[in-house]
Amino acid sequence: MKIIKIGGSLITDKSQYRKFDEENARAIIREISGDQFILVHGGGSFGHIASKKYGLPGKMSKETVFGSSVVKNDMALLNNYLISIMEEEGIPAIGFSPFNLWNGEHFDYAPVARMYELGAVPVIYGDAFVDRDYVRIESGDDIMVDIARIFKPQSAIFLSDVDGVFDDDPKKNPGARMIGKFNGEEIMFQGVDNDVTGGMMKKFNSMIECRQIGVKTYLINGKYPQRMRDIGKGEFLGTEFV
Ligand code: ATP
Ligand code: IP8
Repeated sequence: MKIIKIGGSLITDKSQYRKFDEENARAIIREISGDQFILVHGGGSFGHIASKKYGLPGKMSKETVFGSSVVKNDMALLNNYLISIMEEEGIPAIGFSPFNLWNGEHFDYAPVARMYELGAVPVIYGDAFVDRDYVRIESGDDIMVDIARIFKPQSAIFLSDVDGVFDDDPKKNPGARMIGKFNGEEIMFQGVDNDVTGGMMKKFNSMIECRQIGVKTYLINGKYPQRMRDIGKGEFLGTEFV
């Protein structure tokens, strides 16, 4: 089994509220269809812009509860866009929000496991959820770590809008060097605009955790989803945590 996370930067325009990138989303879904898998996706401009606007994550208040309503509805919309494409491609996709999986103590992935056993492709997404007196945000990167631990997949693939992990942000430092195989090099991370969950640094830490669990983990540029075919080959372009 493999688990794949599609970064919000690939399926939305992160600078425009609720702008879906259908073409890119379809290209990725066409590439990953085939064997059964579990899909995770991030929020992009359906999750981060409204979270920032309403102070999420944050202590429970009239404003953050309203924000949880907006974010939850917007994320459900993004998930529905993806699931509709998956259905058109013949994939039996079922969406899951962490809002509904939270049992007050931890996320309960039993319904996800059940649908996977029945042959469906679970599609879990980053979302707001309510925990005691806080409105929190569960990011897709955290979900990847949880499901890596529970499902013990053969590989965990993170798709984002850069070729891999660099020693500095390649969009801000044109001299940044890409790291093909991570071996503990020092890395600088720059923040991303419109992101409330920690950008590449968070993703990087989640990828390290997946690897520590014993799962072969990769960061690949999802604008070129065909690069996933080269995993394990000499010509592979991306960052490996193996
Ligand atoms: P998510 O759904 O979790 O938000 P995402 O694919 O949208 O996932 P971002 O959070 O936008 O990912 O992070 C990707 C961005 O991180 C890249 O566009 C890049 O500019 C930035 N970045 C910062 N530091 C680095 C680094 N050292 N290596 C690679 N990218 C970096
Ligand atoms: O984009 C966070 O998920 P991520 C989703 O994977 C929200 O960090 C609601 C901001």
